[in-house]
Amino acid sequence: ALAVVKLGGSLLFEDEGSLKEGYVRGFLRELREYLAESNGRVVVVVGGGRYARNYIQLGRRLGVNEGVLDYLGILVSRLNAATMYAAFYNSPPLIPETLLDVHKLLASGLRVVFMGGLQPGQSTTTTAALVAESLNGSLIIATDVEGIYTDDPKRNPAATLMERVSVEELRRMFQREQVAGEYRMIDVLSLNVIQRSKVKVFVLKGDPPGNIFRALRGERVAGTFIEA
Ligand code: U5P
Repeated sequence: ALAVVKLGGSLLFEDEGSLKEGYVRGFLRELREYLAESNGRVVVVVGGGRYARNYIQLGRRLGVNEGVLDYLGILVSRLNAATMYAAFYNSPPLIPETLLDVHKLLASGLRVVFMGGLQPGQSTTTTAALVAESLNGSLIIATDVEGIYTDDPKRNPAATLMERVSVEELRRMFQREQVAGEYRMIDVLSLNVIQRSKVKVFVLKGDPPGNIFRALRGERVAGTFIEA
């Protein structure tokens, strides 16, 4: 089985910008345990987090256009992925830059691929959906809240967690401006990919990291299924 895990940048960075060492350690330990007990393969797509937004905001103030700013976000997400690769394999990071690169790395025998973004105009969630589609895998979106709520739970305390939600409903909920660093958890491009390929998607709270691997093992975890 092949699973794609999108790790939201908020899981990796404290609000002030430092990396969450404990989280990264815990994630990699759980990942090793999962690999030891299964023959699964995992593609970990890492978001850009606070650092990406810092660089993007600086670039925007300097007059850089949105499509170019996206490249800064992509570079930061790849650096995040490279850091995890280095810690996991203790060898120089091989980070795919295209979907074909992902296939090549898996074909070369890697059981875990770490990657960031691919091209401007999308979020790492779209990247993760494209990877899942291309590999006929399932997708887990690990974020800092328990799943998809009826409204932004950080702003609206009355928002409730949804057990399942359709792509069409998400389209209505996430129709927002698409600018660098602000694609949000679910962007429209990712919904298009999920819908056309019927990728199985589960959104959950990625902290503690054991949640992700319990879901991969088929155990019941709080979260939201997205129905194509
Ligand atoms: N980004 C892209 N293309 C990708 C992935 C990411 O342009 O395939 C850029 C966006 O500007 C995004 C930022 O907001 O990198 C960080 O990714 P994310 O954490 O927002 O998903």
